[in-house]
Amino acid sequence: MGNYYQPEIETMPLEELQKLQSERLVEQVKHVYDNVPYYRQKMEEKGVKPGDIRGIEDLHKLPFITKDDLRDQYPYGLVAVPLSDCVRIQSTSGTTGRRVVAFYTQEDLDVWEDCCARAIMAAGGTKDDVCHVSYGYGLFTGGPGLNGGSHRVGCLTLPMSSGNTERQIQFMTDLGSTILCCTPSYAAYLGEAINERGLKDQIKLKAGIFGAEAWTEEMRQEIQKSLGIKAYDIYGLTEISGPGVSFECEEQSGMHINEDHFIAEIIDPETGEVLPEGEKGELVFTCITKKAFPLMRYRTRDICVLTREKCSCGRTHVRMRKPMGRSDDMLIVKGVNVFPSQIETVLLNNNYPPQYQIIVDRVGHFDTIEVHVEMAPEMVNDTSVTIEQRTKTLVAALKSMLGILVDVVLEEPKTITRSEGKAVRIIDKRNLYKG
Ligand code: DLL
Repeated sequence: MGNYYQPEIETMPLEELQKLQSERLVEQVKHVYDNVPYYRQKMEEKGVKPGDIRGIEDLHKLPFITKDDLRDQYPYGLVAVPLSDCVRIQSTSGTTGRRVVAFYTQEDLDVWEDCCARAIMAAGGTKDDVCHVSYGYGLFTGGPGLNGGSHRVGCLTLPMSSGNTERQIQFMTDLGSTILCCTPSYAAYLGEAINERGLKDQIKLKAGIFGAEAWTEEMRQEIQKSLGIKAYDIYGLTEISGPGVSFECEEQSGMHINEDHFIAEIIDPETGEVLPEGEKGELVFTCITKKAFPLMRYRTRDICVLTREKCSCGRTHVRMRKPMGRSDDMLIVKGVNVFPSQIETVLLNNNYPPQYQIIVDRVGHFDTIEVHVEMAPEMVNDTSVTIEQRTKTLVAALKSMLGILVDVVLEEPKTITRSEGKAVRIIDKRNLYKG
């Protein structure tokens, strides 16, 4: 059982923290070099030996790891301990073709749950709370992470998982849930549903811990009002452990990164050059305590800014702003990671021309995704298949690739606007990254 309540670590003076990071980094580089042939090869290609890494000042010498490396080494290539020492896997919310599988030893799970416990405590959680976890359970890290963190704090934990809004509201009112953990879009929906039923005065919620997707300050205000709570942001990604890589404190002004476990850098996504504090760039993480799946300099593709400005909560760990976009074209729709290239693959496999547009929007609190695609001229001439049948086939193929329902609109040949430069394939009307 880990020790989640570590104010001395969360408020450690910067110099001491960096010393701790350096010690852990040196050990971790050795662990990775000795146990993962792929890393060893990558380091050797760059001419770096473990002895060259003497502290965090040498971090920049290490090679980056990207999602492509993960795919390349799927499933076991980056595991740094014997499989018999692994006790769990989790996976990203994207489905077929793009799966990323992460491995955990028992110690890794303890650390991850400690990180989530810190997030719950930063939101005011104590053992007297009833923590209602409505993130999905299973391969997705949201449910298991917050569930474990809630246990560590000693909260009465409700492993609700997502969906079934009636049951969510019933448990919330009957059992007096005080902390809600779910995606911000589901929180907004629950708020609306509770108010529509006139049940707001029967809920006892005081705080919410919301993440896994981008959300704006406006959305925070709306959720806080409709549920009568304080809404805290939480960030994380499966590759690095899951939720709890960083979390907001009572200041609600950026998320403190658990720096005793993860070293954060901001790089220029084009050149890979490390940028100074305060500059906007791609967020990169190095895991310094994980044993089974210890990614080094992992490029998250999330665009972000870090700040070491003093925080009134007393925590000294660096804060990241809400992510401001992505350096790749990944979309998070209905809580699921979607790459336009997956959609393109389905269209081409079904003999459609590569002329398409993806329109993502939010209606009420629900994401919608529409794919407009041109039919090939021969499809129009072939009257043996109706447009309805074609649409149905494509919807099914996209569902099987992405795991979510996509609306398909078939267009006449040569009707989608051609672009003179880069094609505008994605129109995301949600404006999620302005916050
Ligand atoms: O979404 C882990 C998680 C679960 C975080 C529950 C918070 C709460 P993945 O499915 O691997 O893991 O997706 C990771 O989601 O790279 C970001 O682009 C995005 N993301 C996660 N949290 C936030 C947030 C989980 N608070 C990807 N704000 C990341 C904006 C977020 N984007």
